[in-house]
Amino acid sequence: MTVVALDKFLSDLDQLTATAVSAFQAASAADVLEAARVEFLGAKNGRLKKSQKGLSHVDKADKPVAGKRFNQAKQDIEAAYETAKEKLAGGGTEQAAAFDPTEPGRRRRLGHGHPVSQTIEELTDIFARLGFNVAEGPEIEDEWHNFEALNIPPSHPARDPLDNFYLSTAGGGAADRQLLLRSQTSTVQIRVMEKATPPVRIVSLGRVYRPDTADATHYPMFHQIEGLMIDRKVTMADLKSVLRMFCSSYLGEEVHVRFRPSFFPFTEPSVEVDMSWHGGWIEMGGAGMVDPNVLQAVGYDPEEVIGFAFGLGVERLCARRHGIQDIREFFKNDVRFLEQF
Ligand code: FA5
Repeated sequence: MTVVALDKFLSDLDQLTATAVSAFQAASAADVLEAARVEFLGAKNGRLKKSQKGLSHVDKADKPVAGKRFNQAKQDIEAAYETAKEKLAGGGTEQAAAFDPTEPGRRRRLGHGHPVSQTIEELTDIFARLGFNVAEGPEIEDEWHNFEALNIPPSHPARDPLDNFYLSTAGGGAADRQLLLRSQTSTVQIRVMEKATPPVRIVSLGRVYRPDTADATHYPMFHQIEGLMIDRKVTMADLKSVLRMFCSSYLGEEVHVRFRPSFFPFTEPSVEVDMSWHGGWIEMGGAGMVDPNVLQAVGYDPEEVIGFAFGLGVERLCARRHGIQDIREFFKNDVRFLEQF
């Protein structure tokens, strides 16, 4: 039989006592306390029982000391268990006494959707009435969908690392630039056209990310609504009509829409879409006829099909509608602001 040194037996015993006492003290519910009781004081396999068995391995001469200390440890552990049991039972009574069923309840505050979410729903409804289905795309994009397929070559300034949130970790060189947080919802145009055969008529609403400094009309994370219509005979007049109908539907008949010649690599011709606000104009987005290079990139024949695309800023639309002067308000999460919508 292996002999256990007295020192080892006593230090194991001390450790067991300390662990058991703190387990009982920490037990905050009856089932936890019971589990601890079984673990330490269980009659068959409890840890104290095992320690008692260890007593028989202590040298005969050391047995009186070891036995005395064992009895003391047993008493301490049992006392800690009894105290914990009383504490839990007492706590229950106190709680019961403190509960007054005649007191008025606490009214739950009913929340509602964030103004930007509400706007997204409303815009989706308006475009659904104009025959546009909703499409979705990922917020983490690859360079093909965010740039290349959209006719934005590697040398284009829009691909500058300072103007995008690239996700590559190693090096940061050109070869590492594979994934990024999408900088525009135009990515969804590509994803939809890659899968669908014309005619296509979709809108896509979601978050986009740019390292822009936050000001009254900019935020580094914002939402865009993208629109795409591809068919055999689609003209710039269709684009302008759709956007005008959308604006009067969302903002009212008195709002003026202005189209300014502009440039986007993925549309030709391209326009900037402005809306009247506070006696001036605010840029709401870009639009144009889909560039033949983009149609080719997704496998469409530009001789066969043609279409328009647009991308508008959701925060700016919502701000214009509600007379909000600063889009940063949307992201401060101040309930006094949010509950007004
Ligand atoms: C684009 O993002 C193009 N993809 C739009 C487009 C789609 C053109 C399809 C042609 C065809 P632009 O970078 O101008 O374009 O952004 C569009 C709109 O997003 C802006 O007019 C503005 O309303 C909104 N916007 C841009 N940057 C921010 C920002 N930092 N914070 C809030 N809104 C922004």
